[in-house]
Amino acid sequence: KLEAVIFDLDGVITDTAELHYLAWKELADELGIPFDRQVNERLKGVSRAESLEIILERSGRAWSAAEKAALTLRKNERYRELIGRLTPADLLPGIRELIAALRERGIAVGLASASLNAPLILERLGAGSWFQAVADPAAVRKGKPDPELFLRAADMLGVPPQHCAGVEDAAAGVAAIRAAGMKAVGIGSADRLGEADLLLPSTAELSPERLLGLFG
Ligand code: B16
Ligand code: MG
Repeated sequence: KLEAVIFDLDGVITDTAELHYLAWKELADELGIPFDRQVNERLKGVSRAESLEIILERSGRAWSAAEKAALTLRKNERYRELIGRLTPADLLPGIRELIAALRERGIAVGLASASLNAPLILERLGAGSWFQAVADPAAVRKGKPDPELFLRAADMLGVPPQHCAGVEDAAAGVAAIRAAGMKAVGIGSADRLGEADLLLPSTAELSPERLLGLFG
């Protein structure tokens, strides 16, 4: 029985991947490291520190922990400037209606984002009060594809994982949902998200009926 839906943020609630790209691109350009949208695909759902590691792969040199900390800080300052410009118009299609419809049916709604900036992003989107549980990525030991973030959100909601559906746009996220023992909804294409229990091309296709249908 469907009792809770746990959402990813970037790529599901809003498309912050482009803003991550712009902030990382500025840093990579300053450092003279090649970085493009194709490499940016690999950063989706991946933590800030791991994202930097992927970018530095092409730098051809080693970086100290202190240097890396300074670089992630610089990127995040730029990124926070960019997310400061988000408005409710940046919600992905159908998300506001879906969450309202779920809550109307008494289905709990949670967030499992790897982003430490999630509270600011939700506030900018006018979605600060929509989620009954927001799992804190700073409190988990392992990021996606580990199930910890999704399990934490379910636990905060008081719903067993087998009564939860998770919604994700990243392969690591779909793997995390499945490892948590939840039904996985993938937003995107089969080449990356083939493991999902339900695959939809866009958030506009999400509906309470489709989510309920996963539970037979
Ligand atoms: P921050 P999600 C993830 O969000 C992004 O997809 C990923 O690109 C980013 O590095 C990560 O959050 C950490 O974000 O730097 O804001 O802490 O898809 O898990 O909602
Ligand atoms: Mg995502």
